[in-house]
Amino acid sequence: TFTSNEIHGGTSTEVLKRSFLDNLSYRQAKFPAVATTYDHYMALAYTVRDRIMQHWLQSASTYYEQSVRSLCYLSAEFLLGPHLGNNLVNLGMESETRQAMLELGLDLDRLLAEEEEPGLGNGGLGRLAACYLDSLASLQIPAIGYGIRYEFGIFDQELKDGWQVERTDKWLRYGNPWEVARPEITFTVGFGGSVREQVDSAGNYQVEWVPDRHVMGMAYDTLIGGYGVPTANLLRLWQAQASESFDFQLFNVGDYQGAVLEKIASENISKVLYPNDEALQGKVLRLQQQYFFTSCALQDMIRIYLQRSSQLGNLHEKFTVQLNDTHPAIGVAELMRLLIDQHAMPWELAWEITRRTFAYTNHTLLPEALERWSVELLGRLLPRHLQIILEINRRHLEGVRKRYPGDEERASRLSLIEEQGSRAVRMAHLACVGSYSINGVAELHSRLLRDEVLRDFHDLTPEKFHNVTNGVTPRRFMLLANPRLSALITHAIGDGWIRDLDQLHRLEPLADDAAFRAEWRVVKRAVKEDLAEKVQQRTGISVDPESLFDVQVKRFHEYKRQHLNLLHILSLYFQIKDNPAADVTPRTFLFAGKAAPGYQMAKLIIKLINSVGEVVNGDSDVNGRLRVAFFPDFNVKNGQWIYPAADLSEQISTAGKEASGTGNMKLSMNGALTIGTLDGANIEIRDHVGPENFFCFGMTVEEVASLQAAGYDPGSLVRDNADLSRIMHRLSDGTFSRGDTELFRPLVENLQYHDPFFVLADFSSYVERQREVSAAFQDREVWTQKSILNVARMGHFSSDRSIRDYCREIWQIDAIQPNGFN
Ligand code: 26M
Repeated sequence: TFTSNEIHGGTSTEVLKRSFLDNLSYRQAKFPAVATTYDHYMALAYTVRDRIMQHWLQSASTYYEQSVRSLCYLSAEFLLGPHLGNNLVNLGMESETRQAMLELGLDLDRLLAEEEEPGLGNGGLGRLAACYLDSLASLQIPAIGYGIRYEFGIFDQELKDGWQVERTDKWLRYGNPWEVARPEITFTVGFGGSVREQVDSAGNYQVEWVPDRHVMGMAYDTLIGGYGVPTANLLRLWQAQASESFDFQLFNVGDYQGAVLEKIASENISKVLYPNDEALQGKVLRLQQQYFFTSCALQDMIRIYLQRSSQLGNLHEKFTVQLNDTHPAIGVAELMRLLIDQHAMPWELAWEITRRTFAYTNHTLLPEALERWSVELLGRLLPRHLQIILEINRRHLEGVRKRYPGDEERASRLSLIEEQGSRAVRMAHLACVGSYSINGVAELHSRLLRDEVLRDFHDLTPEKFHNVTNGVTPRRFMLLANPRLSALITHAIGDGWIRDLDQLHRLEPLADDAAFRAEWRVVKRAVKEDLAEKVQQRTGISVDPESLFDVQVKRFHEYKRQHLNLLHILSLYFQIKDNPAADVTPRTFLFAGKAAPGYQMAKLIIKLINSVGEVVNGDSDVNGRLRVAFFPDFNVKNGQWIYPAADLSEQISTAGKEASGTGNMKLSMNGALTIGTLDGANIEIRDHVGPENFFCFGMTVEEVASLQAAGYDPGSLVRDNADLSRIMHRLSDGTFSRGDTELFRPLVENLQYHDPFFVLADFSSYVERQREVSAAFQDREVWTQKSILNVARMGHFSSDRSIRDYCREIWQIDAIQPNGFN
């Protein structure tokens, strides 16, 4: 027999079997003879969750006793990926679990494959939030993640005739064993209505916001366990629910239909993730989502604070709030409202607390991606918040005018309100004024923020500006995704690298060891075979594991320039057509990624990749030397298959456009060499791995700017380059579109006449570097050496390092070890 502690916390094979069978009976309500693989997955998930729960209870009681300072990470997206495998890895119980399942006649890998991943994010920004949760727990930093429990996450992508088709992501369809519903933790969020101002009997000026609708936010908690430590933190996601009192009002007057419509409208708020990774159209539902989760999070923080203290004057000492981009920036106005209207605090004190509470991370330099909400729309949905924003702005501009008398242009540049055209609130400006810290996500990006995008704010408050270069978690993206490579590394240098990624440096001498290089190649070969099998299954295309795996996986965007990659493929293809005996290094070009459903050009680029693939893959002159495959439905799970198998990582954005990139890190950490521009974190990766182990090409930010200023004429580049003119011609003459000369016209004309992302300007530099890549791959010993050195020198790009930077430079929060429990 086992004690309760063992049943819920033990990790021996025996106790795991017992807990698993208990859960199968009492949680999943199945007896073994009728249980499906999904039931087995659920029973195992509950078994694992209990183990993290013990860690969380211990952590939470320690945080409570010591009333420590906590981080609140506010993000509209958390792109977690599958939990089960990751939790087994972090708890260090994968092999015991595999054994326990085996003894019950079950295959752990089949159970792992059952999980529907929570796709509650679009891409980089959401995945970064998930990596940071892993590092926060692993470093034992008291933290809560706050976000939205979308019923439908990022759409599933299918391909039909080479076109992207979107399918609803029904991730909750069969239940979610990882979350705990907290119906007792519910807050009310108002929308619309009006603001009434009055003077009370004591002569105090009082403001009352009377919303015309209320929505309830209910908490759902997911535990995030650290790697190799007894610490777990919470990810608290809010689900929208109709407020009952409101239903009753309508019910009572007999308007059942109206009551139901109201209920549906309220619950729509957390229905679906917006699949854009840019602030495109200012849709009211999106603003409702942002305000909804931000308000719930702030109300929850105040609730927690008031458990221990009776007045809110030191809120900023108990919590610091990191804003993941401007999506939660309305929180600045909401905290002011809660402190002033609900807790009767004077403006000056409320402002002091607010400004010391928030810190803001910017993730984009693209001017069109900066969030702006029309004053009219914001005033209709959140009249009190608009009033507060205007008052923040009045005081802010008063300070600006005092400091820069007569400089009205500066005042209008710094204003929270954009006055040109229709008036709009600049959310980045609100975040800057309302925060004690502003940071970019790579050195170049932070410099461009200081010198360009937020220059006037830097003049005003230079001490607020920081850089924290992004990082990714080695637990998910090395240990879990690439067990073969991880075992080889651990065999060589011990397992300290998993918590301290800088220890990978110890691999450096082994780059010169021929036997180790051979083992490295055996691992790479094996993971390439695994991926080749997956590619065959998902696309029907057979690829040769011996060829160079050339990988570009990320969201589709013109600035990321997947079409530059395509131009290189076409250049190789025509080289073969000219001379079928030409000596070309066999390559497999692998693409994956989703396009925003409304982004026509991105969708056309996906279609073109598939069309080129069809022609190239089927051409007997090519004879298998070039393969082009589009792996559908890129998500965290599929990424974990792809990253380990890449030889070459394509990081080819226009310089100055990619804030950081994080896929670049995942690929290089798994031994891919990078071909990349001097953009985002590529620059720092190149500095760390050494320029001799990195294929750099293309214009610098400065060169892009001067070409732009001088007047860029892409058409002349086409005329002057025979290779390029033929490619452009073939793209329009139906070669890749079964004779259709219209299909790719929008893409070709955009490049010929506008080329806003300088694809053609970087083309020859890119092709030249790619020639070096092909040559380098012929010398497997040298290539392997470079691959090892890439991994050995990537320690800096662990999200543990990023979180330590945030803790030290911005949050001023320390680690804390849980006390023994009971
Ligand atoms: C905004 C408003 C309305 C609807 C959607 C949005 C929105 C959603 C996601 C806007 C941007 C979103 O994500 C942007 C993003 O992923 N940026 C990437 O962030 C990474 C982490 O810092 C960086 O590495 C990438 O360079 C950057 O592109």
